[in-house]
Amino acid sequence: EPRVFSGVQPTGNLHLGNYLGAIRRFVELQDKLPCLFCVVDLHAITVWQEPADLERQTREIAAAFLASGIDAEKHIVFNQSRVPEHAELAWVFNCVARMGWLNRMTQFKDKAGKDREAASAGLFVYPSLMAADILAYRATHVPVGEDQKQHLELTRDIAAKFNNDYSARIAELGLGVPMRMGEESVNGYFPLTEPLIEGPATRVMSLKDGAKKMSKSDPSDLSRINLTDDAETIARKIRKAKTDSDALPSEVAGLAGRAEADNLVGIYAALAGGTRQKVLDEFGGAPFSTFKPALADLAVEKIGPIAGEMRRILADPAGIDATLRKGGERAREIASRTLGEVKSIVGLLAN
Ligand code: AQP
Repeated sequence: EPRVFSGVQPTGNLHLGNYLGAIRRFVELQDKLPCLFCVVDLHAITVWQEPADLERQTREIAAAFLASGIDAEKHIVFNQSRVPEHAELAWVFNCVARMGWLNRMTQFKDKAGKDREAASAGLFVYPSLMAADILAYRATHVPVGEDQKQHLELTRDIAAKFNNDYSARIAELGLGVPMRMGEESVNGYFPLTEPLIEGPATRVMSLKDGAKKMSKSDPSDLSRINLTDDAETIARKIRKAKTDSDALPSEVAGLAGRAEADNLVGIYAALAGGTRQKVLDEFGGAPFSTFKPALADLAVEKIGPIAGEMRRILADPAGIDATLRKGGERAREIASRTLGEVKSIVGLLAN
């Protein structure tokens, strides 16, 4: 049964990359499939968060979901820590995942930096918790940006190993469906989740450096467009964005080796709901002095209203909390059923 899950960390500075790579795609998917959208606060604390900031940022992400058009009545919107089954299932997955798998995760290497000994143990096992987020709902589809591809592969590896290790028991309890795993057929309890990494903005780059992804934690605010930036700020950041000095090419192939130009064209395409080629059909041959103001206008037109709506929603924090509480209750109904079954599969006495 198809089901979508995705999460965003309440770590501040929600930016255009998060919006185009994730949140906007959530809004598109909600018309097609049942969805759960989660503010992943347990993930956020893998690095230090001031408690009061964490509370505020959690409400901000929820407000961004709602302001972008996610329907919290039809779908499930909640914060992760309200559903203890995430952490409980993550423990089981910590015992399924291998150290070698986790050691290969590039996000851990990037975020831990040089002093790995000083990174939290939570940061290291982050991917097990992410697998638990998804598989607690046996979600089949996960819309994310390109940077999460490796974690999604690990989620599949965890699901496959669990299905394999417990295949006989899953069959005995009548809880699985036959699944092909390479040569063999096993009784799968967890689906092998598909990442949905699609569209022209799966990896939005920094406005200051075409080799770095746009990121919440970049110390330079000029590197990103925040969802809460006003029109004047958006225009200024785009004006100051790094580019080369050539005109735009008329074919996509001409963007090769021009990371900054490629990024701005990709952003335009995503905002306009088209492709890079369509943007170049219109702007091929134009200098950045023409393209940048057009991009700024489009960005303001598309994200300006979201900031306004976020402010309106944030004026009622109790209302946001009520939405998250209700979403958490609905999520828990599904997740607790999964955990009950996982416990019987694994042999953890629960009744
Ligand atoms: N630059 C990006 N382009 C496209 N998609 C992106 N995402 C993040 N950055 C880009 C996607 O946004 C969703 C939520 O991300 P997250 O908050 O869970 O985690 P993150 O990747 O850690 O976000 P940042 O901004 O990059 O934070 P820092 O600076 O802490 O590393 C995910 O689907 C992600 O793929």
